[in-house]
Amino acid sequence: MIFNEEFETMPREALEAIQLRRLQATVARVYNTVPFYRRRFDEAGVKPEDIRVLADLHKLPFTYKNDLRDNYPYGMFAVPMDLVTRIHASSGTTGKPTVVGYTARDIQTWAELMARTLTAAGTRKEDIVHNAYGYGLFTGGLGVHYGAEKLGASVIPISGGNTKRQVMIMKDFGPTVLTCTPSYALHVAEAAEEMGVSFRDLKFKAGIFGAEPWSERMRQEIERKLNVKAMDVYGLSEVMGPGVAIECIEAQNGLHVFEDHFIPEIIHPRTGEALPYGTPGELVFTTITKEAFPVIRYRTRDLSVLHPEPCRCGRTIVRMGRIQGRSDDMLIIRGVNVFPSQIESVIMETRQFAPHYQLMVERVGNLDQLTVLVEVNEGMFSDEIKNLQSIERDLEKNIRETLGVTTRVKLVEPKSIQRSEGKAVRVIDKRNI
Ligand code: DLL
Repeated sequence: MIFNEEFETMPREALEAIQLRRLQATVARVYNTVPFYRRRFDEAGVKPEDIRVLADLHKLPFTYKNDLRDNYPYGMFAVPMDLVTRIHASSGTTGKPTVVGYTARDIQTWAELMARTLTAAGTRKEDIVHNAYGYGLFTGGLGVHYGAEKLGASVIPISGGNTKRQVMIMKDFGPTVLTCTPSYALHVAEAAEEMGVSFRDLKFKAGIFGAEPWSERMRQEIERKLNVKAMDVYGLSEVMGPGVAIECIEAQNGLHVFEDHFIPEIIHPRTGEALPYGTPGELVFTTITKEAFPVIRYRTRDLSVLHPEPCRCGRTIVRMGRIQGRSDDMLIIRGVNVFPSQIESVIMETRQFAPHYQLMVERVGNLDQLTVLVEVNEGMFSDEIKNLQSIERDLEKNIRETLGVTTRVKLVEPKSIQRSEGKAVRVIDKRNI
């Protein structure tokens, strides 16, 4: 069964009519139940009745991560606590996490959207899903879990970590779909190799990887190493968790946004101006069906682009491009803007390097210096040191010519960069230590 396929292939006007109705209801509800939104709307001089057409969305003020922090933990909830049945929190790298809540119906909606997500990525009832996203406050584990159950697939709730045991289970239980972060997928592949297990002998056909930025080249590497089709999945706790957008297995070319539940916009990150389809900028989401924790024009800080053209798979809902990075992950090295995933792409142009790297930013004098630590592939490290140095210079040159940024490349021994079990730590910023 394909869940609510009609929403995904609907003519635009019909979908927009549904969006408008749901938006109006959400705006009226948050105005009446969340003091924060009432205050913000009043300050902006906008009332729920002012939302007459979809474009009126632009009249509404943005919501920022700081607003959620200021209302920590439950101040943004739009229902009383007796209707909240689940609480999750974002991983929040600094300070307090962001707390989000779900009613029983929100959990059902999420399960349905995750069933649609898994379906779009090729999962069927007969499949066995090896779910190595972390279970707990992080939305990845339970998000996939409920979706797989709703779909009627079998789910192995393995969570992250204990990697050798994961490989044994992959061998013995015969899972067909792998769900985890892309960096963990590579970590598992490495552990399998050490154990003499080949992914060619496992039953995986698809992998649904997300929760962190990864490049097109990383996809190719994962597809080759794990012998699967790799799909990108996107979501964030504040909007729901995973299941906001997914790549279809047919095209693997951009992530379909479930527009019957979330209205995406792309805006200019500095001016806030709404940008047309095809222009890159910051993703902003408005939830239009959530009960416990609706968000209005939430500034994700994720940079992407929206494409309205229908997809080969038949879906008419918009596709967002691979996330380029978060505006707060952007490094400015001597005036040049660069995202970790852009450096990843250059590193992975050749097979000399293992797909494991870390970026270290330091202040030297008044200047920021970026050191790229990259693992060489097994076998290479024993080669002549002189040779290694010329490889370092070559990669520095490649990065400079491709991205216009000057870096220092340092090759490190195989397996010396810490492996992640969830989201990889790509940047070590030593400037403020
Ligand atoms: O990472 C939800 C999730 C779980 C998505 C499992 C996909 C799979 P948070 O912990 O709140 O939620 O982190 C959300 O992670 O704003 C992005 O910066 C980043 N992110 C999520 N998916 C992708 C992706 C989950 N496919 C934050 N590509 C988001 C790049 C991603 N970045």
